[in-house]
Order: sequence, then structure tokens, then C-alpha cells
Amino acid sequence: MSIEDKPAVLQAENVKEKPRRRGCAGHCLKFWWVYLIALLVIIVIVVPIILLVAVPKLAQSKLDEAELTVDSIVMTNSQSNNFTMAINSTIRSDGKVHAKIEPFTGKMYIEDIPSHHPFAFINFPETTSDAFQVVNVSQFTPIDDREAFTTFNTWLLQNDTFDVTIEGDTFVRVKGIARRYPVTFKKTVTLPGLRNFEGTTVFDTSISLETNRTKVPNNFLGKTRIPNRSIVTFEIGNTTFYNYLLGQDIGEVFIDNLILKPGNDNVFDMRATIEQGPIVTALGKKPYCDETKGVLPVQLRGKNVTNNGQYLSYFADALASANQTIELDVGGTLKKSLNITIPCSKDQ
Ligand SMILES: *[C@@H]1O[C@H](CO)[C@@H](O)[C@H](O)[C@H]1NC(C)=O
Ligand SMILES: *[C@@H]1O[C@H](CO)[C@@H](O)[C@H](O)[C@H]1NC(C)=O
Ligand SMILES: *[C@@H]1O[C@H](CO)[C@@H](O)[C@H](O)[C@H]1NC(C)=O
Ligand SMILES: *[C@@H]1O[C@H](CO)[C@@H](O)[C@H](O)[C@H]1NC(C)=O
Ligand SMILES: *[C@@H]1O[C@H](CO)[C@@H](O)[C@H](O)[C@H]1NC(C)=O
Ligand SMILES: *[C@@H]1O[C@H](CO)[C@@H](O)[C@H](O)[C@H]1NC(C)=O
Ligand SMILES: *[C@@H]1O[C@H](CO)[C@@H](O)[C@H](O)[C@H]1NC(C)=O
Ligand SMILES: *[C@@H]1O[C@H](CO)[C@@H](O)[C@H](O)[C@H]1NC(C)=O
Ligand SMILES: *[C@@H]1O[C@H](CO)[C@@H](O)[C@H](O)[C@H]1NC(C)=O
Ligand SMILES: CC(=O)N[C@H]1CO[C@H](CO)[C@@H](O)[C@@H]1O
Repeated sequence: MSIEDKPAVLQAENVKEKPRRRGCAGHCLKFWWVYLIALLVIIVIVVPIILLVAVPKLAQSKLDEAELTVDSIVMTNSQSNNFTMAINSTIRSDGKVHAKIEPFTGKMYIEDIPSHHPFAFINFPETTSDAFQVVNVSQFTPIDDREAFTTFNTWLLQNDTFDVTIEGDTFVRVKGIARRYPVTFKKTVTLPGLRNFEGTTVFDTSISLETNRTKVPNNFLGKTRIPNRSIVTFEIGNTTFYNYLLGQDIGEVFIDNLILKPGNDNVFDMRATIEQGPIVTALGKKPYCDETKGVLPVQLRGKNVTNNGQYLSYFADALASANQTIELDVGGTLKKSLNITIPCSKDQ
């Protein structure tokens, strides 16, 4: 049976009775059974349907319509097994329903990896259904699934953008109703990735020809600017990179106390220990000896990350997942530091 039928009957009786302008006394007495049926219908059918079906459906659909935006993520105090995660976000909705969403623990996973293994859990505080809601969370975060967390860091490092889903079961309380309704909070946000630090530059360089590593441990010094296109701040720590030139491993690059913030102001001191032989050979080759004027394409790939003495495999493995090519003005540095210019070698 349909809920609409009964009130319609009730209305029909009303219309019929109205012209006689009888008082309720007689009317109500005569048609008491109509009112009783209507009341029973409301109590037995309509109220439960509204409370058990309509309200929860509405609560879930309003929650589904709400939009989550992640404004910033900050990862600090990075340790081998845990870190501190802060997320500032906003939830926007039409604000028409007055409700409270109870605190809950949401799992975070990469949407495009079908297994949906969570890489972290976030403790959402109580929120309301206000049209504009700021949700700032800062929490200690254990790394329960290192593989999933490493994958998250790898995607964040490599991709242009990628989708992360936050999902958790919670309850909604609608104003004026004592009942709490189970709902699922599930939002997918698109995060910008770091594009493997594309656009990293090295400048203010100097070079030394000293080969005694006790005297001069690092024969190449400079500053590097690492762009961060993402909204994530990372405390990475002391970082070591493999250094390749034309496919050959020529040494190591070190950046200490690496903390990457969103934007272009990430400038760090860098130092490197590189073999002279392959560098000199490359500088004498075309196009490096003429066209590029001594600018060499070197490649960097993550080797080791330690923060306050702790090895951070989830950053080290992510940084090791790909090479990043950097244009390094070795010729210009040699000229500036030592007044040496390497001419094109004759045998090529
Ligand atoms: C966080 O992890 C480190 C090891 O990486 C451990 O020493 C420390 O006890 C952990 N902190 C907590 C609160 O579990
Ligand atoms: C969130 O906002 C607060 C207040 O403006 C700020 O102190 C905090 O650093 C922000 N956290 C993140 C993760 O951006
Ligand atoms: C939350 O973070 C935003 C953005 O960082 C900030 O503007 C706002 O003041 C913060 N609110 C609270 C309550 O911390
Ligand atoms: C993101 O990067 C990972 C690792 O490089 C790659 O496997 C994946 O296909 C990329 N996903 C998207 C959506 O670009
Ligand atoms: C390297 O330098 C150290 C310190 O100046 C010196 O003691 C050592 O003998 C040198 N080693 C070589 C092989 O010249
Ligand atoms: C990085 O480049 C080196 C040298 O060209 C190569 O041997 C290595 O396989 C590359 N690694 C990745 C992950 O692309
Ligand atoms: C990383 O560097 C630390 C400190 O230099 C060292 O103890 C550790 O063995 C290195 N780990 C790897 C995997 O290279
Ligand atoms: C990085 O290494 C230097 C020199 O070994 C050390 O003094 C510093 O504490 C390290 N920094 C971090 C964040 O681990
Ligand atoms: C650099 O070397 C060239 C040729 O070897 C010499 O003529 C010139 O004076 C040198 N310049 C400086 C600043 O030492
Ligand atoms: C080079 C580059 O992509 N820089 C971006 C770094 O991040 C800030 C803020 O996220 C962007 O505005 C820059 O364009």
C-alpha cells in the first residue's frame, strides 16, 4: 500500500463535510474511525518510514553531495614507523539539513589501485552540515602498511595528479530526532603530484680537483632549487642520491635536512662526490664541448634517506623509483672555480 492513499481519503471526507458547517463535536464523533485510522497510519507506517528510510537516505545523499577539498597536508617528525600528519580541509554542502556527523576514523587509499589498501588512517573530528566547514586535523600516524605508504609516496612523487579516497563509517544526528543514523563518508580528492621534481635546478656551484677524500670529501658544491607542485609538506631528512652521467654511475649527491614545502622556495645546499674522469671525458665530447657550453645532463636517483638517525625506507624507495635529469653547468663551474676550459677532443 502507498502512504499517500490514506491522507487523500481523509481529505475527501473533509471536503464533503465542510459545507454543512457542523462543529467538530458531531463530525468528529461520527467520523472518529477516520481519524483513528489516519493516526494509526501516521504512527505505524508514515513515521517509521520517515525515520527509518527517508531520513537516513536523505542523510546519506546529503553527505554524498557534500564536497571535500584538501587544502594542505603536512608530514613532520618522520620516523621509521610513524610520523605526524596534519591535514587542513574544507567540506562544502548546500547547508539545508541541520545535522551533525559523528567523529570517525577514515581510511585513506589510492583510488586507482584496485586493492584499496589503506596507507594511513585519519581521525575525523565531529563535523556539522554547515554550508562551509573547515576541518583541520593533526595526528600521530603509525605506518601500519609500509608497502602501501611507500606506494603513496611514489605516486605522489611521480604523478602529475592522482586520486586519493578517504572512507569511513559514521553516524549522522539530525536536529530534533534522537536516533543516530549510520552513514558512510566517502570522498575522493585529486591531489597534484611532484612530477618527479621536474624543473629542479642547481646553481652557485664550485668544483675542486682534489682527489684525496680525507682532505676534500665533496668535490662539487652548490645550491639546488626543488619545485614542489603538490600541496604536501614533507620532512624527509638527510638524503643521498645516485649520480649518473651518460648511463654511468659517477658518484653521490647529498642534501641534508631536506624539508619540502609547496611552492618554489625550496632552496637547499647540496654537495657531491663525483669522479673526475667521466666528467672530463664527457666535457670533451660533442655536443657538451661546443653546443651546450659544458652543461651536462646528469641523472639523480634516491639512494638513502635518514632522519635523525632513522632510516626512512618509504621515502628512500619512492625516491629510488625513477631518475630525474638535471642540467648541470659543469663546464661553467670549472671555468669559474679553476679557470679551466676543456676543448673538444680531436678523436670524435
Ligand atoms: C615511532 O617510531 C619509532 C621508530 O621509528 C619508535 O621508536 C617510536 O617509539 C614510535 N613512536 C610511538 C609513539 O610509537
Ligand atoms: C592548518 O591551519 C592552521 C591554522 O591556520 C595552521 O596553523 C596549520 O599549520 C595548518 N596545517 C596545515 C596542514 O596546513
Ligand atoms: C584551518 O586551516 C585553514 C587553512 O590552513 C586556516 O585558514 C584555518 O584558520 C584553520 N582553522 C582552524 C580552526 O585551525
Ligand atoms: C602514478 O605513478 C605510478 C608510479 O610511477 C604509476 O604506476 C601510475 O600508473 C601513475 N598513475 C597515474 C594515474 O598517473
Ligand atoms: C689525504 O689527506 C690526509 C689529510 O690531509 C693525509 O693524512 C693523507 O696522507 C692523504 N692521503 C693521500 C693518499 O695522499
Ligand atoms: C637510472 O639511470 C641509470 C643510468 O642511466 C640506469 O642504469 C637506471 O636503470 C635508471 N633507473 C631507473 C629507475 O630508471
Ligand atoms: C643509509 O645511511 C645511513 C647513515 O649514513 C647508514 O647507516 C645506512 O646503512 C644507509 N642505508 C642504506 C640502505 O644505504
Ligand atoms: C644530517 O646529517 C648531519 C651530519 O651527519 C647531522 O648533523 C644532522 O643531524 C642530520 N640531520 C637529520 C635531519 O638527520
Ligand atoms: C685564465 O686562463 C687563461 C689561459 O690559460 C689566462 O689567459 C687568464 O689570464 C686566466 N684568467 C684568470 C682570471 O686567471
Ligand atoms: C614549478 C612548479 O610547478 N611550481 C609550483 C609549486 O607549487 C606551487 C604551489 O603548490 C605552485 O603554485 C607552483 O606553480
